[in-house]
Amino acid sequence: MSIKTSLAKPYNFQYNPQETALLLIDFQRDFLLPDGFGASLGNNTEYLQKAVKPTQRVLQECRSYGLLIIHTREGHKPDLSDCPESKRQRGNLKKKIGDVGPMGRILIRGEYGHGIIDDLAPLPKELVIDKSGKGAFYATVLDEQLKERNIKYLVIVGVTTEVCVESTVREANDRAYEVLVLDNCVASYNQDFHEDTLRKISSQNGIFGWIGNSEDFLKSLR
Ligand code: C5J
Repeated sequence: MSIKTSLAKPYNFQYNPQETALLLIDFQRDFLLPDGFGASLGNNTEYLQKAVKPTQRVLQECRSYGLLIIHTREGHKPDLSDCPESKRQRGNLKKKIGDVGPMGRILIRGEYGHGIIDDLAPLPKELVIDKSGKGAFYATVLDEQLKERNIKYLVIVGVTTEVCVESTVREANDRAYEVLVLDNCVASYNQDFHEDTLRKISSQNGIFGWIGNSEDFLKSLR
């Protein structure tokens, strides 16, 4: 397959689809649904819902073009052995990670709330990377899996823009991946943080990567 060019900021993003993965960050019920962990922190989950429809289209088309699809989930083992006490105690919350909420134990693997929302559910053959940190490379097999498949380009979508998406973009950049973030397929509970992160990524002529949108990216793929 030939090199494709997608309109992006600060300049066009060029990629080889055979060496590209779509990385979907933490589209979990605990972050996107009104009964989840995110909402219990006082956040409005409607802001995150905006990214779901455009991401569904990107996911469908990337599947049909045979791109590698990888989903991540933030969460912890049931015994919390991979959850630093500092993370659990942060914020003096009434309901902490591991406590029982309306969708099961909060951010615990295997619980309903920890799962990916139905609209973006992984197919059985797709990779799902469980991570205990914000960045998807920290203490996971992601880098190894990408290298095994000769992946050099990442198209990143997910939530939340300034937390797990931004951490992952920075980690990917340090590992020499070329990253395109789709601005309408990432979302935050806080619009200012969302916009700041997108500006930062493409600042200084693409210090961490490129910012595009789903329509331009899909046009380039077709
Ligand atoms: C947060 C995430 N916000 N997936 N996680 O704690 O961005």
